[in-house]
Amino acid sequence: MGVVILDGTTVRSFIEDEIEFNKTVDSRFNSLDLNSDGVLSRSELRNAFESFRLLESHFGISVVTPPQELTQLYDSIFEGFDEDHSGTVDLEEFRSEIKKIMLAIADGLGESPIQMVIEDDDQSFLKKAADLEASKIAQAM
Ligand SMILES: [Ca+2]
Repeated sequence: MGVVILDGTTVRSFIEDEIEFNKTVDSRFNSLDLNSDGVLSRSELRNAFESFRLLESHFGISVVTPPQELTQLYDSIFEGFDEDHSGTVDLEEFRSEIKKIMLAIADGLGESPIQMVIEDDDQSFLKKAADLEASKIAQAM
């Protein structure tokens, strides 16, 4: 467990590092695509939301949210991802929606850094953003 300091700039530079960002998002996509058909179904994406602390904090999902409301919430999130309304989410849609969410988080954070407590095995995108910045600082020294 550790503590990272995050602000909007950290998150933004992660998004702007297209190679790193796509690599992270693509590998998440592949691990979510349980039946390896190249797209995410509604239930595959729902599994994803349950494992993304990022989305939980962004969409205000909490453990006390009643199941019915949760289903509605997941449905509306799914519609957000499924831009062409094909009923599945492809890699391009996934990348673009994650980017939008991360940008919204960056805007929300702005210039005021927040401390985030993270587990060592944390797979969240925010942890990734913090790691990337740390490695760049290390390289510059
Ligand atoms: Ca699939």
